[in-house]
Amino acid sequence: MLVSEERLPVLNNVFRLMNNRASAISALSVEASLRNVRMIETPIKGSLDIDITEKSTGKGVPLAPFIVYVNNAEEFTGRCDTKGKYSYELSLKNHRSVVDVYHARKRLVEASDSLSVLWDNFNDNEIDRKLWDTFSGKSMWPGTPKAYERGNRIVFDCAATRSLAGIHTVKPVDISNGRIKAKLYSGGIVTCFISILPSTEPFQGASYNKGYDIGIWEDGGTKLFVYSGEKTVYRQRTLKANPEIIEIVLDGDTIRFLEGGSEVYSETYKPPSKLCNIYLWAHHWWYQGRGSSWADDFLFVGG
Ligand SMILES: [Ca+2]
Ligand SMILES: [Ca+2]
Repeated sequence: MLVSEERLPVLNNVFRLMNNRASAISALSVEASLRNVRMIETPIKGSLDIDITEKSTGKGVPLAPFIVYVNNAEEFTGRCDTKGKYSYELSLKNHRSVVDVYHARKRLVEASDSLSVLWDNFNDNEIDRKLWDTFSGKSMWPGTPKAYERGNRIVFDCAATRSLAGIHTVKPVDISNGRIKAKLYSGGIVTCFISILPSTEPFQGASYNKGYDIGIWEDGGTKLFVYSGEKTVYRQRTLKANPEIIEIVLDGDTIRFLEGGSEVYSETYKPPSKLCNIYLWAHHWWYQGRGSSWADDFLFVGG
């Protein structure tokens, strides 16, 4: 369960306080998950799966009543089926949303779960400044690297040698048991990365960061690589596809990296914190050649 600073006021906080008392002694558990998210549409849609079980037996609670909140506003109330499950078609219009699912009876919250969802399909030629900040790095040659939204994507213009540009979350997220997913495209000599960095750590570039970087490089001898801090812990000489779906999954204390839905590397999570900023960015990494990289369909679900 995640607690975000955005959600302190109003009714939800009362629910949460009640729930904090109730959870420890509650005989029930609520599991909320989001699947089958369609990034093409705005707002995005996905299936919110609710599972309410009895802790002692692990059995579903028949007809368990629930309430769904999205960003502190009541979204839907209902009852589970006879196996304690319900699937609700959820629609999210804010790029940063918190979804709360409560099992509640007579105003007493007996158990709850919370999901934090960040997403962007970059579809309106304007960077959402509530979610993202831009950054860029100097080059040894003339040119102004930059990140901008164009043609339904976030484009990284790194035409000059050794320039880099990207976007990162304005506010960190707790990535515990979370999943980060994006489509990356590497144009020619320009690599494209997803990085995660504890919020206390400055961005210094792939192989210098004190977090994780996974990148693809169309023209590189190494086409896909994972950095854990300053170490290259994984490298691969081919890509399944370009653009490619890259995912980072936090599974307890294990961090997993996936290319096109298949795991390529995993290890024990090393940084001191899971409160992280997420970076999408690109780097012109060599002395010659051209290319333009981009990212799209960014999704983070945690909690
Ligand atoms: Ca936008
Ligand atoms: Ca798009």
